[in-house]
Amino acid sequence: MIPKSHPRYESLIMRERIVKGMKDGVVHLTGLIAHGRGEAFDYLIGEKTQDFADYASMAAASHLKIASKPVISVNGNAAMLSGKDIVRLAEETGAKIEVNLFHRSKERIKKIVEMLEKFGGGNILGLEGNARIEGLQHDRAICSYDGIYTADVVFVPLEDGDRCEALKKMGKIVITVDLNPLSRTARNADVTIVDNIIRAIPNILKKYKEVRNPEKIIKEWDNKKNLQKALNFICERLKNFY
Ligand code: PTJ
Repeated sequence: MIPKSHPRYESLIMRERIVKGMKDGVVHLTGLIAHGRGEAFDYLIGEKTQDFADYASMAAASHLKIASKPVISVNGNAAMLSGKDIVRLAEETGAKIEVNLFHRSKERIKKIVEMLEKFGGGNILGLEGNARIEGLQHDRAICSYDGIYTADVVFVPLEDGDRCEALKKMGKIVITVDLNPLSRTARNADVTIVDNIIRAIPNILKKYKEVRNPEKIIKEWDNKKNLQKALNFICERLKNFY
């Protein structure tokens, strides 16, 4: 057991959760690699929600506020790290949850659906796989007609760049959480929250309850400018580190 006094307690707990998820068949093997990449960027932003992430969470909450058919797409890593908070966010915003995997397998979808149901989630989509994201080949195009396919706003934390781009081409508003401000997903999304998913989801929920002027926030939002702020922050931090 990791003692709470360990200086890297939270980071180690996240690692344990991801490893457990992999052993239980929830997280894909490559999810370990994705997590490691995320950890490296989390170090660079100081493992805290910085101003640029806070502002992006407000923009994300604003989109969710005015969406008519919001959907939260959940993969193995997101379910394992933030399953409980995702269920809470869906409840508060009225968004549907769809388990949508990059490395699709019915068995893993089933396990993730069951896990989210244990956290109180209902009507979780994903298993039916009765529609396709246009312009993508292979199984990673499969989605739910009542979920991602007909959604107006899709929240896809820890997503792959290709699918993010395809969702944009389908005319969707795409919100993502990605610790890597340079990733194709980060660059293609309408709102990119450069933060760890474990901090980002509770923050979106908080902003959702607070936001009073979503249209104004969306009008003023500039994703590229905010990503540049994240990069500037990292550069400044490194320049003055020692
Ligand atoms: O469960 P599946 O089959 O859908 O697969 C999920 C993964 C994450 C393995 C798959 O989507 C994948 O390979 O993703 P990528 O292309 O590696 O992108 C994941 C992005 O998420 C990377 O840019 C990471 O920096 C970022 N990331 C990883 N962990 C976190 C994170 N961002 C926020 N919070 C994290 N904890």
